[in-house]
Amino acid sequence: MKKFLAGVAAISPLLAAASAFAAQPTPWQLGLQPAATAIMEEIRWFERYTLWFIVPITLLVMVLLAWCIVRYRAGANPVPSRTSHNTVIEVIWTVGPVIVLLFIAVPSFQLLTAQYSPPDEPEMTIKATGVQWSWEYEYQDVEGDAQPLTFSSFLLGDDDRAELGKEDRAEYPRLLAVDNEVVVPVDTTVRVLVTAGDVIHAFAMPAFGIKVDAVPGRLNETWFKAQREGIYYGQCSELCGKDHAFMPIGIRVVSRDQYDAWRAAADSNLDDANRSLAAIAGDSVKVADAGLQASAQ
Ligand SMILES: [Cu+2]
Repeated sequence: MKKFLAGVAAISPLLAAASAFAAQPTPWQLGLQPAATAIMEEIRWFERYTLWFIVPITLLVMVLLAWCIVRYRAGANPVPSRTSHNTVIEVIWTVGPVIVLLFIAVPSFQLLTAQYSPPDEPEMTIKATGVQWSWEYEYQDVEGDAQPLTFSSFLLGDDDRAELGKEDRAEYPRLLAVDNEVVVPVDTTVRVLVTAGDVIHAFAMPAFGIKVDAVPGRLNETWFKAQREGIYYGQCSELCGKDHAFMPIGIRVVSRDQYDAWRAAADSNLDDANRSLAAIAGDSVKVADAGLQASAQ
């Protein structure tokens, strides 16, 4: 036991360091990631709420089973009862589950409706196309004949860290960080159009509470409104081939000013725009996520 406690004490600073950047999976994580959108907050609430039904029901069934096994075993109860009907108990075990299901169904459908109802008309639209094995993004925010901003987002290779200014492995974790993140302004409703170029992928961002299939020849739609600045990681969530595990999704939420500066620079040189954002955002991300951790507890 002492050894175990010493082990826990030894790794806990590591866990604390990892959780400073909250919106990514952490070692030994059991629950959901901290919420960065109102929808994810509702999802987290609903998860805790359903546990208040699941745990007592499971305990009740376990106790009843144990009681039956012990009390009515052949040794203790050699002459079994011949009872086959009991109207009262049959009504109870029909009506009880119906009431429980109603208590779960009502908030569940409310949450489902909220997920399909952006609070306001999305200010910007980003198209995400899953391909084997990367994500391609298109900012559909230009008018007329102007070319929209498009770029590919690949898994960040260890060899590219130095060049892209992403040496910090806590902020840019291996297998989750990407070379080009999607950059969006904070407190802005963003529509995401999701499709695929070859096979079925899925666009998922746990901290935002979104997950939507990317199907070739079909356009699916979702939205998010990130409330906290920071860098958030998700992954392709549909088994799509041999490199399925290596097409992560990175979204960087920045202030409106930072976004405007990035967007203006990105058209001419995306790499430079991302590099300068990574340099500025580094410190503010830590501050933002420290606040996120505090509010999540
Ligand atoms: Cu995929």
